[in-house]
Amino acid sequence: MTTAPMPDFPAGFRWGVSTAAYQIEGAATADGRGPSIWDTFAHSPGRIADGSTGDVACDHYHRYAEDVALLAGLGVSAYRFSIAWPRVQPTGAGAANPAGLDFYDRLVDELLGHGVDPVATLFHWDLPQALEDTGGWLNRDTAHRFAEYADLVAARLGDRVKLWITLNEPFIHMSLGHGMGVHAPGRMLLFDAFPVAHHQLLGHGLAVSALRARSTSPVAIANNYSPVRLAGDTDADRAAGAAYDALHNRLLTDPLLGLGYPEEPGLDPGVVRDGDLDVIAAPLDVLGVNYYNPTGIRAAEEGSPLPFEIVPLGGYPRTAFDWPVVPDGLRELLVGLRDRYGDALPPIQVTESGCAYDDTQDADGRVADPERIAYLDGHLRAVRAAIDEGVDVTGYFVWSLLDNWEWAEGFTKRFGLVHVDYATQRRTPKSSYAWLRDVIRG
Ligand code: IFM
Repeated sequence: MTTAPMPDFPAGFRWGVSTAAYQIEGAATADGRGPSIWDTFAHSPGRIADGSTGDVACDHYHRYAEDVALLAGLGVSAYRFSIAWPRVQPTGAGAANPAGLDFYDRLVDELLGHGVDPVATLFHWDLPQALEDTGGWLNRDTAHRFAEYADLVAARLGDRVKLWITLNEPFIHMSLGHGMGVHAPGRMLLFDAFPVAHHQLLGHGLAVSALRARSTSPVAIANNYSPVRLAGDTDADRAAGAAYDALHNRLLTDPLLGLGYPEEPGLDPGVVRDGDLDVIAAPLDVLGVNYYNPTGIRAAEEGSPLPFEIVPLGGYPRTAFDWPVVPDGLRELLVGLRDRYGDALPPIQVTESGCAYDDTQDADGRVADPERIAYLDGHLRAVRAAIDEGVDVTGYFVWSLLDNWEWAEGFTKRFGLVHVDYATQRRTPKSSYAWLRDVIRG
């Protein structure tokens, strides 16, 4: 980590942290919440590394005021949280459950009372189970249900949420949840999962209209991106890299920004109907960028069901998730988005950036996490470098405020600026929390 002072960020730069409902809220059956696909998946034996569920998680549903105080102490100007669809519509359809919306109403007011902008994600993977039972995102109707849900949320919170994010990482929800079966709902369809991408995007486009009808706040989507690093230099390696890039980085962003679907992945366009691409390309105010690491790619072996092979990237420090730490990949990604999309690209906010380490409390109860400080330092400098190269980046959100329930990894991966003792729910700010507070103040 360099000892040079952190460079300044432009005036009005949005400093934030991110979380997601199922990962922190707990209170899985409180106030009429219905089951989501993640409740079903987590309660299925063998799906989660430590056998845990999000039933209690960080109990944020009951401790949100304490957590907002932590945000205020950190000095962030924004908090990105997600709204649990099954709290608002327990079966994914019909009238709103007022008690479910009441929780987010309280949270939003608590944030505003502390001077923190509420940034609300509408879908962070917790689809109501009742919708999954009718096909979930494989069913085009789910896109229309999503727009109705967006309308209900905007009717209640549209006067106070400062930035809407329709979907979180639709590519990851498609690939891990429906392609590879390692996330909920656990389908293993490989390339046949493409309708899940298309119907999420359609739902996004329809939701943009619903949100704009109720709220003047800007609208975004948060995509996960991973720059490709080729592990060989044959034509076959380059073709494999292009295929992976099209799938991970362009499949969603090209149509969102009006370019239609890329041709490379060989997807079945049968589910795309006339007019869909216009709905999907509804103008965005902000592009949310979630970045963790680049991906090493080489040509696939003969007979592989995929047109590329993912290989570990050597030569970098690694997180507890075994992900390589490559801060310059974030600069490369931001500059690459600008170069590819030019004037079609709206301002970018980095809506997730963070790392898991095995953080433990010392005898005095303190948690030192120098690796996370180095990680954030490097990634913030990468954002600043991209701004210096002319990319319009207007915010940076750390994943995550709290250690939380990391999907298929359960409680085994700690991403928080704040340590959580899950037995007592005691929150302990880590040394990275103090470091980031000082950076924001500076
Ligand atoms: O915890 C997740 C988050 O829900 C979505 N983006 C990646 C994070 C780390 O895996």
